[in-house]
Amino acid sequence: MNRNDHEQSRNDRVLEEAAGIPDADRTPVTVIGLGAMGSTLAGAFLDSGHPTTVWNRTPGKADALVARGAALAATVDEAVKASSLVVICVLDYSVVQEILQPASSGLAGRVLVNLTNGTPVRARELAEWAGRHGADYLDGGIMAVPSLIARPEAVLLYSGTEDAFNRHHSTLSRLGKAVYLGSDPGLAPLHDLALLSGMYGMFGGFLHAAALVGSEGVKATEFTSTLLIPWLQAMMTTLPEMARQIDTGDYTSKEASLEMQASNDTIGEVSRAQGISTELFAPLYDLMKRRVAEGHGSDDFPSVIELIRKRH
Ligand code: FVH
Repeated sequence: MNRNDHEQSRNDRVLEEAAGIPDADRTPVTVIGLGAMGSTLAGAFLDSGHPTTVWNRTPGKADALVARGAALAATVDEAVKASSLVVICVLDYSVVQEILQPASSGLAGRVLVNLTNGTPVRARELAEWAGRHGADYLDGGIMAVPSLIARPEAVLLYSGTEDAFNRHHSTLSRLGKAVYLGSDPGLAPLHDLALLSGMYGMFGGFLHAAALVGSEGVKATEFTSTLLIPWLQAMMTTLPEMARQIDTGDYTSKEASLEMQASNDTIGEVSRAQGISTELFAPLYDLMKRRVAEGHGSDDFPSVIELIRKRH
């Protein structure tokens, strides 16, 4: 066993202990779709001893998995019928439908877990379609990149048939921490996309900050490790109080009013002066100004959500 194998098996143990997985749980699994993510998912099931059947449009992508013990199904129908738990992870929901439609008669009595990225509406439609063919359905959101799968950092969100989740919890936990969000199949993609929104907001801020210091020749690497990460970590501690304000609707400012924060467009000014586009920051600043203009200058920053959120 080399160092990587040791590390992998240590990670497996950490995950198994965290998930309380019984050693004997070796449910057969089918994985449809062997792109970067699907082949990693199949590899994780194989590594934890699950008999694993795979299918991919381009069969050559299964070679490495077959060499590790996977069974290659000749058709989607054969793949579906090989296991009670069928996991699909392909490009998008249209591809999911295209692949599964011809094999729909084999779905009865199985659990279909769709880990393809999509919207709540598409998840509900697919759940309804699977139900009509006698299958239980779980929609999933993978909050990890392939290299994190089967590591303690990986989190996968699920929603749909609760009983199916409970029955397959230990098998699904081979991929990462399995979090069940509720019976509405749209909940997993909703939370997935909400988390990605938070990530892209942070990435956008990061790019603007790096462009600003870069305009004076400062390297992004040093700026990021010495100043930006500690700053963002400190700011992260303010999120729970902001969340409380959003939930209660009480935005009374305690130490940094919206009026004060939006009084001058210094970030816009310095960006323009340094030759940096304000396209990432300007939409947020415009919302802050609008909220102040509408008479909410003494609120805290989270008050801006009232301009974008759905009214009940
Ligand atoms: N990779 C990642 O970091 C992210 C992490 C979070 C979740 N996403 C979502 O996972 C889905 C699959 O992503 P992927 O990275 O595996 O994607 P690709 O490597 O591009 O593989 C795509 C697979 O889909 C198959 N496919 C595409 N079009 C068709 C079609 N018309 N008919 C049949 N299969 C199709 C493709 O097959 P092939 O090209 O190998 O024959 C791959 O199996 C995705 O929703 C991410 O958003 C990944």
